[in-house]
Amino acid sequence: MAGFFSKLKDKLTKTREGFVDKVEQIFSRTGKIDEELYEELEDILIQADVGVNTSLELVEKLRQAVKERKLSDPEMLREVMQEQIREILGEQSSLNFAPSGPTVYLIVGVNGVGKTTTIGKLAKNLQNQNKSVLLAAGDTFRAAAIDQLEIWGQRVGVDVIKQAEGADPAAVAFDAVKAAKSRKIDVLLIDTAGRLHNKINLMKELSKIKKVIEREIEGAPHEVLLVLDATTGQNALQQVKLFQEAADVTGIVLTKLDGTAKGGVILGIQNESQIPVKLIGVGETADDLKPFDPEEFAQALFARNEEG
Ligand SMILES: Nc1nc2c(ncn2[C@@H]2O[C@H](COP(=O)(O)OP(=O)(O)OP(=O)(O)O)[C@@H](O)[C@H]2O)c(=O)[nH]1
Ligand SMILES: [Mg+2]
Repeated sequence: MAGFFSKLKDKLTKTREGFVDKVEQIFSRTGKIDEELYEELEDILIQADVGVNTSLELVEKLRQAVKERKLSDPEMLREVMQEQIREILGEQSSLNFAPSGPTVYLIVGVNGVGKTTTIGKLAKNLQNQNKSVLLAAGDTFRAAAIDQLEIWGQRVGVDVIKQAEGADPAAVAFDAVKAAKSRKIDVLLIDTAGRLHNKINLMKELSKIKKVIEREIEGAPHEVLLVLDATTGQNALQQVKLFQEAADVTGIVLTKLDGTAKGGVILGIQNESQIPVKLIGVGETADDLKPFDPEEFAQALFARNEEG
């Protein structure tokens, strides 16, 4: 959709300026392809939060391509670089749905990354696809978290299953799954707390919630979505590792890509973790959640300012 494409292009402006534009500047500035160029490129990639391993890999592949294709003009590197970034961004990976009966998604991630907001946006998104949605306030850590989910529920017109502050999140999940089944809901979205102080606690709590869900619905949860905040750059990669061990994460939601220059982190995530980015958050409103389409993302990233 042309409308969304130009919007995505606008949202990625900072990342484009802080990363792609800088890379392209060194390609057009330097007269020859030499060690200095490779080193400068490596620095830019690392500073753009692409991740050290992925940055080194990218530059190595560039060196190989230069050798194989006998390139001598730095301008020609632009195309090679774009090709490689597209390759790293990979194929589109869409959300998994139950073949029949309610689909259940568990939304996890550390404090403040955008879990609750993502649930609100996703609820609207699913409704737009004519699916009925139910929310579960599994973040029982503080009353404000439950209120926040209810505000989203009202905003997009879906019910929220909740218990009092301090209740067992697994009990909330149990109620919610029961309700989803009896009301014949298409998709149940379960919020969780981001404030678990260590991996052991996190594992215990998440596995308890998962067990409850699995017992009620075979094959559920159909997605465990890890929400990551793009503005935290390299920390996001660390969180992937933590949650990969604590829960079987099936997909990543990368939020706050709007207004950050650290969007290059998506390359590190796609390259260094086995978990695909499925959704991206590009703002605070209900319409600011999109399926991650690598091709569209690459196009928006490399778009020239005068285009589109
Ligand atoms: N700009 C921008 N802001 C976002 C996006 N997603 C979430 N936010 C904002 O980030 C802040 C935190 O979002 P929450 O949804 O409360 O995060 P959370 O993970 O539920 O936080 P806790 O419940 O405290 O763990 C809010 O102010 C959101 O509006 C996004 O894609 N872009
Ligand atoms: Mg929350």
